[in-house]
Amino acid sequence: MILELPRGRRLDLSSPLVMGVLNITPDSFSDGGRHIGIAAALAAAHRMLDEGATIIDIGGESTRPGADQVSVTEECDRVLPLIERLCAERDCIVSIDTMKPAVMQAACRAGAAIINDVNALQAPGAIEIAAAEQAAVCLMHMQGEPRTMQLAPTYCSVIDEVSSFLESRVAACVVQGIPAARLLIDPGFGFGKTLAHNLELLAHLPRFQLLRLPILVGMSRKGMLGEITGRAVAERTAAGLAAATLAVCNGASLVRTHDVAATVDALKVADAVRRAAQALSAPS
Ligand code: 9MG
Repeated sequence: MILELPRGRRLDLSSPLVMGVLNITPDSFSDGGRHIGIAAALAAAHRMLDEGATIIDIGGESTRPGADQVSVTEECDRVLPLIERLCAERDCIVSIDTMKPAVMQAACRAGAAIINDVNALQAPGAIEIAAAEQAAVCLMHMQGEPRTMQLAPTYCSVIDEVSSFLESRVAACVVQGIPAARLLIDPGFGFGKTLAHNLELLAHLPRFQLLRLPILVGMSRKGMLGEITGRAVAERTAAGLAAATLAVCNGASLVRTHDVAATVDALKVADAVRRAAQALSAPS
């Protein structure tokens, strides 16, 4: 599959690719005071690209359960200088992780090619901005909103509900001028889901291939991995690799992760096996 990006660029998704996570919040890249250390954040982005990340996902507001909200100005102050510098220094693909239309627009003008919206462009004006900027978009499913989403997630059928939500958001985007070739879908692991919901989504990921769009997944370091392994956030790399590999075997094209180098290797192995299986089943 191919994902169309602004300015005529195209991303080949015939092998699974890695999106590196860069959260620009005061607790991640503080310079010791209130300010974000741009040099440290930039160095982290370069490192992830050197390790094989194809996309750097830059976010200035945490979407973790219970996280505080930030203003448009604060979010822009955090992400824009970094996007501008990174795009000037390196030929790379930047995605902006935001739910706010004003931040989407400013980030695209600063060089971001993909809008990664955990709210699936539901904010008023979001679709119009993504269409006007010709950005690619990741539409993610979330039940509720980040502050409260993990209090009591409930579904009759998590697969059916997530799938029909994504289908309806894809239709809304296409009707309002975002071609399907610019869209990614994401079931939203951990966003208003219990461990049982997350496991069901991972096991039934092939169902989402019916939408005929590339699938992005993000499970890196998440609570679901802690619940399964009993490990703290910093010790979940191996669990994240297992989850990423299973997701790719079940049809995911992009994996959002904090652990870029290890994930790149894991996906190379999964892809090599997939290609070998294809070669064996091809008519000679
Ligand atoms: C911002 N963010 C945090 N987790 C995510 C996930 O699983 N998918 C996407 N698309 N974005 C995420």
